[in-house]
Amino acid sequence: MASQSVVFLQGLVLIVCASLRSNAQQGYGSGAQCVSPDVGPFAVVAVLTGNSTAKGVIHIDQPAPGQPSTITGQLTRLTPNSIHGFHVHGLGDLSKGCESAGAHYNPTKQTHGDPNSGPHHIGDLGNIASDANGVINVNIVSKDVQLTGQYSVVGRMILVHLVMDDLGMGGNTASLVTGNSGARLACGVLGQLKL
Ligand SMILES: [Cu+2]
Ligand SMILES: [Zn+2]
Repeated sequence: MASQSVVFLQGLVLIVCASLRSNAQQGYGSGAQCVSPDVGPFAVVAVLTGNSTAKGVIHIDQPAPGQPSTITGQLTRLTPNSIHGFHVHGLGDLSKGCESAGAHYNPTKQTHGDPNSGPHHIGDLGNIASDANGVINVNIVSKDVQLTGQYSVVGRMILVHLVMDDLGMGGNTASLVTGNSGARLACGVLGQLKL
């Protein structure tokens, strides 16, 4: 009886979802209630501020688990024509501003590096560059940044640094940990955007 009940309930849900979708197609409301949170698409947003003039908003979108994420947004009021390290840090703790964001998100225990080749942290996003007006338009595709599963970045911090990330090629110990990208200019917690 128990398994029959489960089958019955699953059937009922399918019928209700099909009905909602049909109504949505006809313009009578939304079928969004039937999208499982484990299937996607996923989206998060972070509002970046800190102990500098730099600020901005970053979105991350991922169509489905395991697929690449797209990191987009704009940061303003940076030094014109400058290059800045950009990372996901492990903690979402803003109690001491960007200083309590922890280290680069690195659950796979790699050395710091270039996100496009060789060993690197999951949180390594390379460098972003400002234009003559001190504006950075961010548009990064990452196969490492996931919004679901055991390595999800949701609730962690995205952070822009004072200077260029050396991508692990700086020839010193810090290079393989932080990329020598200097002070933390602005950061924000990656918060859930869609149900
Ligand atoms: Cu960083
Ligand atoms: Zn790193």
